[in-house]
Amino acid sequence: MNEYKGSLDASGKRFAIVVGRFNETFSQNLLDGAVDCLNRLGGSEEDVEVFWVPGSFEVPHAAMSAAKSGRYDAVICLGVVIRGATAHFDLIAAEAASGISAVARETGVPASFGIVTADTMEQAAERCGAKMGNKGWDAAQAAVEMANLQEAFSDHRAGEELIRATEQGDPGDIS
Ligand code: INI
Repeated sequence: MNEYKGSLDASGKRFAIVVGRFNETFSQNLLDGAVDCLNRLGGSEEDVEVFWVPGSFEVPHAAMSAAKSGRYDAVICLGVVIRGATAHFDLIAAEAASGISAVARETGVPASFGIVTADTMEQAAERCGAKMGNKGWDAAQAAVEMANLQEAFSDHRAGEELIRATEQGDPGDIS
C-alpha cells in the first residue's frame, strides 16, 4: 500500500489569498490568521499575494483567475457570511462553496475554503480568531498540505503507483 500525505511545509510555495471585504473587521482577522499560518509553516511573504473582492459572492471569480494564472501552488479563499445580516445568506454561502470547489476541480490548483458562515456576529467573531480558532489559519494550513500533496501526482514514482492502483480498480488512498 502506498500512502501519500502533503507535508505542512510552505517554503518555496506561492499562494494567492482571495478575501471578501464584506464584514471587513472579521475578514481582516481571517487574513491575519492565514498569513500567520503561512509564516509559521516556513512560507515567505514575498510568495503571498492578497486579492480583496467586495464580498464572498465574488471570491470564486477572483480565485478562478488566480488559479488559471499558473502563478500559485494554491489559492486560499476567505470571507465572512452572517445570517443576521442578509436575507440571501444561503445563496451567498452556497455560491461561495460551490464556486470555490469548482476552482480546484476545473483548474487542478488546490483552493481551500475559509468562508466563515455564522448565524450571529458573536459566532463569526468566535471563528475569526476568538474562542473557536481562526478559519483563515485553518484554510491556509489546508492549502499548504494540498499544495504539497499535488506533487505526489507529478512525481514519477507516485504517478506510477496511482496508475497501478487505478488499473486494479482501486482508486488508492492518497489522503
Ligand atoms: N457578502 C459577504 O461576504 N458576507 C455577507 O454577510 C454578505 N451579506 O450579508 O450580504 C455579503 N454580501 C455581498 C455579496 O457577497 C456580494 O458582494 C454582493 O451581492 C455584490 O455581488
